[in-house]
Amino acid sequence: DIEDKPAQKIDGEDDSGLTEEEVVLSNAIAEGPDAEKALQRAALILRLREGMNSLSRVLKSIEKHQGAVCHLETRPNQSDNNQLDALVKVEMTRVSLLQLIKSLRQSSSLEHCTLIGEDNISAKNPWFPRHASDLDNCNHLMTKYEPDLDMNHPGFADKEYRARRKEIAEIAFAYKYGDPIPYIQYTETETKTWGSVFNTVLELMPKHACSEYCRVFKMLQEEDIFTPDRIPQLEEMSNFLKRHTGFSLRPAAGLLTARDFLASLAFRIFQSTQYVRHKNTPYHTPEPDCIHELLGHMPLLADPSFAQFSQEIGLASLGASDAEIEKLSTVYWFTVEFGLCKESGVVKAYGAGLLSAYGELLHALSDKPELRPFEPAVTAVQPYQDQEYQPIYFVAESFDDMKDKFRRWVSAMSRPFEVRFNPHTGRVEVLDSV
Ligand code: HBI
Ligand code: NLE
Ligand code: FE
Repeated sequence: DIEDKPAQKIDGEDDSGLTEEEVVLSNAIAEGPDAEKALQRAALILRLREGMNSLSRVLKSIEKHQGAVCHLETRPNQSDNNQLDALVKVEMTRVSLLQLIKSLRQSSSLEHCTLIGEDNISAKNPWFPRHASDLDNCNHLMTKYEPDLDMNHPGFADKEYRARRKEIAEIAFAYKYGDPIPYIQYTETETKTWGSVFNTVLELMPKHACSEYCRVFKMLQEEDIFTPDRIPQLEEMSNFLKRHTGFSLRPAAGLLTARDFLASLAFRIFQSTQYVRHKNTPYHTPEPDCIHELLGHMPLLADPSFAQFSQEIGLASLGASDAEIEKLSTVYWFTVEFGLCKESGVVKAYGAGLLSAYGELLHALSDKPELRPFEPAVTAVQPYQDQEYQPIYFVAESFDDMKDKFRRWVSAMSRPFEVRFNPHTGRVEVLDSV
C-alpha cells in the first residue's frame, strides 16, 4: 500500500501518471525564487475506497513526504456510500507534492486523486474580483431598454441619438483599470436636458430630498461641479468622491448585471454610464444615464456613512449565489434606487432613481403609490418592474435606520467563507470559515 511504495525520482519525463495540465499547475504553484525548496500550497481531491482507513493512510503518506495538512474535508461519495470524497489542502515543496501524488495514484486505497489549484475550488471558491483591476472583467450588460433594440425607447427612431449612444458606449468598452476617464464634449441638446432636470430637482429638493443628499448637493454647487449649464465630467466627479469617501468611478456602457454592478461597490467603485437620456423624456427614463448617476447617486456616495454601507453591500455580493444576488439587488432597488425615509415625521426621498427623475419623485410623494414599512426580509422578495413608475415604495423610519436594518440583514446572509477588504493592498481577502 501507500506506506510500502518507495518515493520515486521525478525527472519530468517519466510517465508518472501526472497529466500535462497537472505538471503545469504544479509549476505554477511553485513559481518564484527558490521554488524547488519553497513550501507551496495545493489542494487535492481524493476518492477513498475504504473510508476512514484509507484516509489515515493518505495522511501518513502526506506526513512521510514532509507535507502539512492545512485543511481537510470529507463527505460520503454521492453514488457510493462506502467511498469517501476528501478535499485536502497541503503545504509542501513542489518535488514532494509530485512524489506524493504519484504514490497516492499507485495506492489501492484510492479510486482517484486530482490536483487542483488553491484558487480553483469551484463550489467553495467561485470566481469573483479580488482587486479593482479585476473589474475589467465585470462589465456584462443587460440588454433591455436600449435605443437600438426597444421600439418603445424614445431614441429608437432617432438615428443621431443612436449614433451618439454608440460613440459613448465605445469609450466604456475600451476602458481599462487605471485609465483616466475620457472627457466627453457634451452637445448643446444634452446640456439642455441636464439643465432642465437639474433645475427641477434643485427646486423640489428642499421639500422632498433627505438632508444628507441636500448637504452634499450644496458642496457640489460650491465647488462648481453642479451647475445647470454644464454636465459634470465623470473624472472630476470621481476626484470629488475620492476626496470625501475614497469612492471612484469607472465608465459603464449601459445597465450592468446586478452581480457585476454590486461587485464593484466592494472596491468603492461605482460603474457609471456616461450618455444622456433622450431629450423627449427628461422627467424619467427606465435605464440609468449619467443624469441619474450624477444627480441621483453621487451626493450620497460622498457621504461617509452611506459610502461605508455601499461597500458592505458590495462585499456581501462577492461569491453570493444567484438567489442571494437577486434578493440583494431587490433590496438595493427599493432602498438605494427608490427608497423613502422619514425625517422628523415627514417622508423624504433618498433613492437615486427618484432624485434623478422628477416625474417619479412627484409621483412617489403623491397619494398614488402604496407606501409600506421597510423590512429587509420582506422587501427582498417583493417583485418589481423597472420600466414605469413604481406602484409600491418602502419607507424607512429614518435614513440611518434603513442602513442599520439593511446591514444587519446582509450580515446574516450565509456564505461558506468570509471576505474582508484590505485597504492597504486594495485587495479582497477570503477567509475560509466553515
Ligand atoms: N448598472 N450601469 C449601471 N448603473 C446602475 O445604477 C445599475 C446597474 N446595474 C444594476 C443596478 N444598477 C441595480 O439597480 C441593482 O440591480 C443592483
Ligand atoms: N428612472 C431613473 C431616471 O429617470 O433617472 C433611472 C433609473 C435607474 C435605475
Ligand atoms: Fe442607479
